[in-house]
Amino acid sequence: MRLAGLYVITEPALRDPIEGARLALEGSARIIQLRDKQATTRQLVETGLKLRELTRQYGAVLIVNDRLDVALAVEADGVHLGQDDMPVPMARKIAGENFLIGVSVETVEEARQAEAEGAHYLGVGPMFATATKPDAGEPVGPERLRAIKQAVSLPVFGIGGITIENALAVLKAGADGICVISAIMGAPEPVAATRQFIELMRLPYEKR
Ligand code: TZP
Ligand code: MG
Repeated sequence: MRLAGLYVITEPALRDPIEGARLALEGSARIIQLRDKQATTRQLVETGLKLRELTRQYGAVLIVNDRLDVALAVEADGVHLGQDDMPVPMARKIAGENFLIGVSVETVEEARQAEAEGAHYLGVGPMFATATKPDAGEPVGPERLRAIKQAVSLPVFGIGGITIENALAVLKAGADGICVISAIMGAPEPVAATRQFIELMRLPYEKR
């Protein structure tokens, strides 16, 4: 499966993860990531199971952030790993060939390594300044995404500070999709916000 489009990540500080995911799915999001840095393992598994049921109802992909054990336990489609998480080859060995593995990268070098190690997709960022991840590095900008896109043949998602206003710059740099947290989870109308992003991505390339 080649991933693309709008990738929506949960954030309990902004909205209940199940409700937030339900609204994003209602707006036609097709990739949901469970991300909760504060939750206990028990809470993560419980939320993950509910999200699994919900994403199945909508025919959507479920990814779990950081935790391969939780991802496998709730029968998610994949796991998302940062540079400080489990190395990709190890995750691949545990999870098998078909389990999706996404990797966060900031540089062309990290992107090449993730591809060589068998990642399925890359998250590149932060594109812009973001308050959602206080420990994120300095923004790398859409031009970094362009360089990474040219260096690898994996699907590449931009992440970090992406709004409906600046998303076009990320798409124009060659992103296969965009990942958002606050633009959907913090939106007053998440269904409408999701639809707006999806409309933007459906525009023919030359009209973007
Ligand atoms: N990784 C890099 S930036 C970021 C993550 C998880 C936060 C994205 O959140 P937002 O609200 O879309 O800027
Ligand atoms: Mg991580």
